[in-house]
Amino acid sequence: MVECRGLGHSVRRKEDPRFIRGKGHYVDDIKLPGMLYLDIVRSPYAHAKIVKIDPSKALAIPGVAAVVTGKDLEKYGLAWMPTLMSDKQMVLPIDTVKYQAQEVAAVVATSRYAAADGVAAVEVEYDPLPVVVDPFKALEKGATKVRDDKESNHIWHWETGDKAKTDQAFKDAEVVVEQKLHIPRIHVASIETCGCVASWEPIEGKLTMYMTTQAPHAIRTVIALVAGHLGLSEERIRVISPDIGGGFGGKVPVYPGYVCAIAASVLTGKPVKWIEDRSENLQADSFARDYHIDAALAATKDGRLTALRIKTVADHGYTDAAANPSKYPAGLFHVATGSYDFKSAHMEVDGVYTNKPPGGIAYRCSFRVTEAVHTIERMADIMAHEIGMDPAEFRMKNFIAPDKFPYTSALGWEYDSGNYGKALRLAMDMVGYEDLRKEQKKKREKGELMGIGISSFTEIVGAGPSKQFDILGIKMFDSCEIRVHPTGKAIARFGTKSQGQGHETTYAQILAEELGIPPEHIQVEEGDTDTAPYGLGTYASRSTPVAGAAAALAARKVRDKARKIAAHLLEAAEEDLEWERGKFFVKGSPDRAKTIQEIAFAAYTNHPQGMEAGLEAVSYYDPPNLTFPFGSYIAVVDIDRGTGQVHIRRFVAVDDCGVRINPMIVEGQVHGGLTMGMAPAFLEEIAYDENGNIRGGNFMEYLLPTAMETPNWETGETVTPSPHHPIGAKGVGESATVGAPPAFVNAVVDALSHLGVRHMEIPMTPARVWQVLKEKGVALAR
Ligand code: MCN
Ligand code: CUM
Repeated sequence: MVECRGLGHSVRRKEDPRFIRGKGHYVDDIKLPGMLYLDIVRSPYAHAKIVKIDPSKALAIPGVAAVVTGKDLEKYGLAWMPTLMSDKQMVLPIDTVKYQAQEVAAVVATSRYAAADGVAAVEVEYDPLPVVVDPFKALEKGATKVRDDKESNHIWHWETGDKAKTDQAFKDAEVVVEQKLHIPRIHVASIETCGCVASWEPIEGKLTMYMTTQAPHAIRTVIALVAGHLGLSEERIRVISPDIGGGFGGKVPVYPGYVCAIAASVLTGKPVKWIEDRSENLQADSFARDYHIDAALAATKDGRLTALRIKTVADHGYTDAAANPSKYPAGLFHVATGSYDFKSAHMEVDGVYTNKPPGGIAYRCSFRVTEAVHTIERMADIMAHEIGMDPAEFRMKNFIAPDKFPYTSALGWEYDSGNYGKALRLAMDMVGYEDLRKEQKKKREKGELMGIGISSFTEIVGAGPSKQFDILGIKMFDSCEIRVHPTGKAIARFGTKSQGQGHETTYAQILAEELGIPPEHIQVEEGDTDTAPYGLGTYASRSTPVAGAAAALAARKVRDKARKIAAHLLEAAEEDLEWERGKFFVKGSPDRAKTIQEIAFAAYTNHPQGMEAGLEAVSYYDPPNLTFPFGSYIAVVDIDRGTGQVHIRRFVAVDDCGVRINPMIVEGQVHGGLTMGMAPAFLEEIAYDENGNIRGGNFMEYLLPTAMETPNWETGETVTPSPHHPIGAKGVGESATVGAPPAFVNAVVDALSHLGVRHMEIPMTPARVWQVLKEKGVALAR
């Protein structure tokens, strides 16, 4: 079972015909006649005036065709573009740069090497300005303004829940715990970086944009909105997203490189390729997290939770480019009541500008749910510790009971279904929880540090119901169009776009189940806006909850028509026909039957008079609610008192994503997700110094998880179907990344709790753990 950080399809078995048939082409493989290459000059300063850009030496290099600056783009109204959160973002700066590694100018050349040489030869004179790095300082009176076009560095204030009721509950509480948590900025680092080939065909007047995007249709619309005035009208834009080497959220935003490539292609009449290098990807792409959270829990002495309060400062960098649903500037952070039955809760979030790259949601997190889960699962452990209760028992006592679903949370979500106690019990049985506690006790007596950490998370995926969810006004439905050919084979196209999740396999399975056409006879296609029906794309684990549902409903429409044709062929009444996977037969006489293949043939050769020929359907699915997958994870760790190294001894992950379409793919998703949940807990962080210099802009400093750090994941499952999804499935693509980090932190804190340790910030590097061991006097002398 492998799921790497992005190559193609997450699970590709040799015997799967899709493996052989796989298109296997990536944007960087595309070579078009006359193609030019674009590379980008980037700022060494986090905040500076651009005094002068001198392209003359670059233009003297053989092969360099043009150097494009913000002033050039300004003439076409393209120097700025809107962000997905209706803020605005520079394509290229006209006079000021706002973060280190920001795009300053674009060099277009006949080869990649000439373009790179050109970038090195462009001379830029900067006049450095004061830098705002700390979001709290950014909010102080008199702070340097990051954005000249705004009143202050405060972007927005957002709050939800019942403040008065929550305040009262805290006043009345027997026990209150408070904790500050920082969830640092991290970055996905897919195997394939972002890139595109923009190809403007002057004769047809059509732009074809090959690109690594998770949301091809949304990008097409954004291009039309940004550049419509230049003749790029939406019917003349084709976005093709071929195989993508990992997305993880980082390929949702519109990056300046794409717009520069389009502009360069329109200006030169030639195809233009832009591919980021690894450092550019790490330093300048949209980031994730960067939440400074202040959380408090109230409970009774015997351990019943009563209220939750959260205040958060959200560092958005120099522009709010989060790909959140527009009604929710802090994403779905308000699922922070988690798996617990709270009577009251209140949450406030303040968005802040700083001199950092824009963002963000990217990194396998359905709109800030990772931050929410980290907060509540950490706080649950702190409270359990405070009142002296076992963290498993504490969770069991406070879980929303299975008979309370559908359950409306104190912050307003309607959870569709859940059985949290069952998942935790299974995880405890799998790991041997009670025995581990005994072992821990013995180890403590000997001075050894062993910890057990639980995370019983609730995810929220499947955006979303159109009354609540839109991006730039476009409702977040998704789609499936299916055509059954005369010989009974089918092609199905979707508005989503796989980046390695295996949609080609699982969508075919859904359709096969609904229609009885074997999956190998169903061709699944995504990612070409000229052929696929409009959809919002793949992120926030929405493909199964939304497009997967569309697949089932489109198939059922096909079946409805197939029934009419079968009735005609069998000379029976429609009501007298019964469906069994793959055929209709006359009730009571199973030999009088017509297979879906026979029906398909008849749809083109012998359909009833008055009926339209063909066997096709399309469904645009507007989900009635989100889906709420959940799970319980248990980490067992041993801490080396000599080095501060945390050894992950066991990790048990019980996931419940409702009905599983393909258990092997789900397991692959969980394995990959767990590794990406372990990474921020122990390794990954993008930090900045006081001048806004990135610390961690390469893989020497930004530590990716490798096979060496990755433990053996032990997985288990429970199945609680979603009551509103046509096949009972919930999303799963991000569950493990969302659920895992607090299990690790809780395990490490649990190992140290008898020493008075209540909290650890992430990443829990050996140095950080060692520091705590030293402070507590348990570090072994070297
Ligand atoms: N699945 C299933 N049964 C279920 C739920 C899901 O068999 N009950 C299958 C699906 O059919 C699909 C896969 O599991 O093949 C993931 O489905 P889903 O949970 O709907 O998530 P999406 O397809 O929408 O994928 C998005 C999700 C996100 S948001 C990130 S980030 C992430 C993730 O997927 N990026 C990935 N997993 C990734 N895996 C790979 N290899 N590469 C990425 O970039
Ligand atoms: Cu935010 S990572 Mo996924 O939603 O593509």
